[in-house]
Amino acid sequence: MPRTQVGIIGAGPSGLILARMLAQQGIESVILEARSREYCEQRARAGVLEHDAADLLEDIGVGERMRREGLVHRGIFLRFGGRDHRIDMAELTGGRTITVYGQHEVIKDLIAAAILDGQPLSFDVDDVSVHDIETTAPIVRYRENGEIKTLECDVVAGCDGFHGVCRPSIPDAAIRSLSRVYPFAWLGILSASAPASDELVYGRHDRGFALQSMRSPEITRLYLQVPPDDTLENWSDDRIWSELNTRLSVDGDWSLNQGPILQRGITPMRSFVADPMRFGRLFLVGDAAHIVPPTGAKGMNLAIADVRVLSSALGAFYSRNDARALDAYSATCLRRIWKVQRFSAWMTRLLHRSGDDPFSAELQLAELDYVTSSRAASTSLAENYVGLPFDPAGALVS
Ligand code: FAS
Ligand code: PHB
Repeated sequence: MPRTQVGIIGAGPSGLILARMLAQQGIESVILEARSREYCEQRARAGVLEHDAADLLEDIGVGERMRREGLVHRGIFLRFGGRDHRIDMAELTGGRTITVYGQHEVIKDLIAAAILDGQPLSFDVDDVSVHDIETTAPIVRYRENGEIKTLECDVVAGCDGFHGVCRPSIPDAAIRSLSRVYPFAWLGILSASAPASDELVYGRHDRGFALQSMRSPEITRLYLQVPPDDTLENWSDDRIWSELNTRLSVDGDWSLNQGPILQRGITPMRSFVADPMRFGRLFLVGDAAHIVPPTGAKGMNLAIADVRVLSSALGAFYSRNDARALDAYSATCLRRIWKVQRFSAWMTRLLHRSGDDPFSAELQLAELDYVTSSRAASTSLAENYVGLPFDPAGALVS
């Protein structure tokens, strides 16, 4: 029976980065991905890399194009009441920045490096299932090119996202699912037009939240808060641009640069945490274990944080037969996950409109006024947004 040390389900950021970090330690793995390479490389998702996440991509040898094409940002704008308030994150955090570089670009770089290095990586696999995860020899079964295959592993890494098969493989009695569904969703577009601002603009408006981000000097990424059950059919191009310009309006001569809409989609907003993130020799990583509302730009970064912890723990396990970090995997990750859930929920509450309660609206404006006028409050936002620092084993240092 074919075997490997770590069976990795999913070729998103979690799976691809984990395989690479394991290979750097001489630990073998096999990645099994349900979708095609083309699908994985074109899926428009996250756009912001935390300071340490960008450094990690460079450390694992896939940062060259990101450093060349990614946009390093020192600040973000909060826009409300028709005025801009810049949070100078680099100044407030001793020089830490974010890099704007689309997740699909990260995936392209990781897949190219994996193939170049001969990393066992199968796309278009079907019917993946995991078995004997409570033993020391778990098994992954799957169908590839119509043939049923079996892979014996020491460990299975469930990097298969929120809708994957790994988390459901854990008995209900052995895992808690904690979640919150928000009363709104995000309509996102990619536009072939130059960003109207050089940095991200988070807009709080009486009609709802809007965000201007970007992918390059020629491609703008934009989001609108919409009702949770809204559909793209309700949103003509004209309506999208009109609503974006209204919600992002600001004193002075500013308007979005409109262009052909290249991609559009509606993403539900939820917070979710699975606890624990481990069952026997199955370890859940990234979206398989947690979902955050995208307001704080944390989804991919939190996945990378889990990978750091699991990679370091597996390194200790294989090099010194020391399983302590593996046994602490869930607790180590969850400490950061809940801090990121807190920040993402706070930033979502700060900027979105839900209901017409005037008292809540005044509280929200008071919080925005406080965050943008207090150095202490701005620093708190900045240190969370650029990413809370890690120790060498991937654990939070504060
Ligand atoms: P992923 O979901 O990226 O990867 C899981 C992989 O497993 C996928 O390739 C999937 O095809 C594969 N898979 C699933 N089931 C399988 C099976 N049974 N067998 C084999 N393979 C299987 N985050 C942000 O920070 N900012 C954003 O703006 C943002 N926008 C998003 C928009 C959308 C529409 C979505 C869905 C997510 C968004 N996210 C955003 C979050 C996103 O970036 C995730 O946090 C990130 O992709 C997590 O990476 P992974 O854990 O690798 O999971
Ligand atoms: C993006 O560029 O896709 C992006 C940026 C910031 C967010 C969410 C998404 O908070």
